[in-house]
Amino acid sequence: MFDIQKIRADFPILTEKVNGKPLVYLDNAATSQKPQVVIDSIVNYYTKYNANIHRGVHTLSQIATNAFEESRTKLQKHFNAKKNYEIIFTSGTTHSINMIATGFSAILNADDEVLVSTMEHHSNIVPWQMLCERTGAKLKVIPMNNEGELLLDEYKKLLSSKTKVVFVNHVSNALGTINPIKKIITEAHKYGAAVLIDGAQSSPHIKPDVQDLDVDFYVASAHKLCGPTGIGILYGKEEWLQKLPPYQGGGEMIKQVTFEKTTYADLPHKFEAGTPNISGGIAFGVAIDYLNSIGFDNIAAYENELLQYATKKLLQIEGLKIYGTSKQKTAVISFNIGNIHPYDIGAIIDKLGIAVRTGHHCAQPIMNFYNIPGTVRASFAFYNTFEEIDLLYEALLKAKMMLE
Ligand code: 7TS
Repeated sequence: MFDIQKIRADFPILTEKVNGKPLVYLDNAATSQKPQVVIDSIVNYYTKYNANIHRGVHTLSQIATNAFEESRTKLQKHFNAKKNYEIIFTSGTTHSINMIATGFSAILNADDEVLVSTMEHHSNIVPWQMLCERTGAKLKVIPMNNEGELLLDEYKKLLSSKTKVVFVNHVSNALGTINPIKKIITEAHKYGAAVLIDGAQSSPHIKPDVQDLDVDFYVASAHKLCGPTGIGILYGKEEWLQKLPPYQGGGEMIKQVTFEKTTYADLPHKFEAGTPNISGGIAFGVAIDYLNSIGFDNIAAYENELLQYATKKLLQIEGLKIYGTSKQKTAVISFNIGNIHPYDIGAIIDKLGIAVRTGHHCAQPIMNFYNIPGTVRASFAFYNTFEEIDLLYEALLKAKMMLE
């Protein structure tokens, strides 16, 4: 059912050598690799039907427009949005969050509060801090425990009628924790607060149902889902997208422009000023089709086997400590070995062909919580193998021997 060799054959990069060694790519939380069908779709667009969209009477423009809009509908179905115009194409998660945080400037005032969690990526912290600076609203933080789990009782205590937006990731990029977002959303809605879920790390592993979650905003990046960089989505409930002002002014986002007054286009175009990443939007749909052909349940089950195997194996290394030990986790292992600096480990195992990320992972508050400068992070995808985990283990033993 899950033919790993067949899957690996879909990814041309996996046969590359790095530093003379076969590539062992364990930096999937930073970005995923791309299957040939996604690469082909980009080449095909530029080779056969490159044209601007939504504006041409000519045939190529219509073909490109149809392909781009078909992709929007694929994404609507995948995330189970009620309407296809609730899917806004953006350049990625960071762009999507900035759109919403900026939009809330028009709604918040100095009496309001917004809630963030301790375990956010900087892109789900800084835009909201900027919002607070503009409006005077107050930022409050949901704490977490040592395992890297949010304290839901504390969260409930922080909620009040002053809370206007809660923004939490579904999965932490630095710890792998899967947060109980349905509960978080239900509690926030008791106070009428909107919830934005950062799905950058969960969307490659878990297929969300935005209607079932009743989430107000859900954001993700294509490049973590086997798609290209420079494209992502913002799902927003229609009522919210109607209420928020546009993020950028420009072409394609207007109904009528005079020097006295401009009226805005209907959704989704109100939020899509300018020429979008057309090939990227189309390729995002191809990537989603590809992942669905493998099946998200199959992906999650296989990756969980990888996680269990890797956790057990790495813990055999003396002095290795894992950060993020929640029972609900995706296949991410963040760790340190003794007092060795994570960068040194990363640099040595890179020479052996193994790609991991080291540092604070754009989540400094997590590092501050554990009082460490950073970690080594191995993040797995459905095209990784148990043999690659063995290679990581051997490489870590070598690095430890050299550095201790
Ligand atoms: N939110 C989370 C939870 C993320 O993990 C990332 C990227 C972002 C937002 C930003 O996504 P972007 O596509 O707009 O850049 N995370 C990582 C990472 O963990 N390593 O490199 C990028």
